[in-house]
Amino acid sequence: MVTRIVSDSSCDILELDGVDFVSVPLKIRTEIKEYTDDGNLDVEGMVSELLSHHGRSYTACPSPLEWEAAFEGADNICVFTITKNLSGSYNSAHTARNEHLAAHPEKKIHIVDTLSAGPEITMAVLRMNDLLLSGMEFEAACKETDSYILSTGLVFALKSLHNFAQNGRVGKLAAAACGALGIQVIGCASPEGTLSLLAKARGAAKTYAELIAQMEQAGYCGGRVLIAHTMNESGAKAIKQALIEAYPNTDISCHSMRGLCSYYAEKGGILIGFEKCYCR
Ligand code: X90
Repeated sequence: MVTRIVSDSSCDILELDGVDFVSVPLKIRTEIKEYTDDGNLDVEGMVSELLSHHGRSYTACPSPLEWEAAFEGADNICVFTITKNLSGSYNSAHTARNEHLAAHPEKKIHIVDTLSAGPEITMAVLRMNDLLLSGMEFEAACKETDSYILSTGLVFALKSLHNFAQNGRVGKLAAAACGALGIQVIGCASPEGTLSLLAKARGAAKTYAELIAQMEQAGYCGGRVLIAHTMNESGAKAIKQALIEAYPNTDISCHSMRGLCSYYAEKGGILIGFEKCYCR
């Protein structure tokens, strides 16, 4: 029996220490070049090239065939996708599941619409991995991970919403209002899995303080945190430091985003996945 975790590349990890893991790449395109968001992609190179590219750019989710290839050879498969409300990735994975089950009715394929992106997806993948490694049965682990993701959140700080606007994923007016130099837009993944814009901040220190305030407002009180950044390691580390001062025993790690999230978050962008806690 092969048990596998599969995620699209909006989850920023390419490898997992534990259960069999496959990352299915999205693609980033201009009129002249296509970037596949896999382990061969030079993310910083792509971000720099796109900064000097004046034409349009796009993204594309995996096709059902690409999803299905990731299911080959496994019996129990848990699939994580970026929010269905911003991407076709979930629907594509669903089509792949139906096709694959028609040919292999004995398999189990569970798909999770994470209603999120980046580090919040990674947290769910890590949770599923831990549960399976602890010996939990596949279906029970899927159920447990489904409820875990309801207790995690995602906040972000972005310098621009340009790429969201050019792909029709936020309104042009909202994007224009966030384009001023030195202003960062702070928001969260809404319960529907769309961008919810919460505040604006000028300067790094105010941005990081506002991010932490938004986490606390969403229920953060010392749980696990994953900070993802695009070419902004110093920002990620500063937030980590501020969190450790306020919550000394918390488990926090930082990583670079892969291609898809970097494309939308742009240079300097920060995404934070965190466990909310319901202290009663
Ligand atoms: O199908 C496609 O072409 C992919 C479209 C993806 C659009 C969303 C990317 C989000 C990247 C940026 C900030 C976090 C927003 C979270 C909202 C749920 C991450």
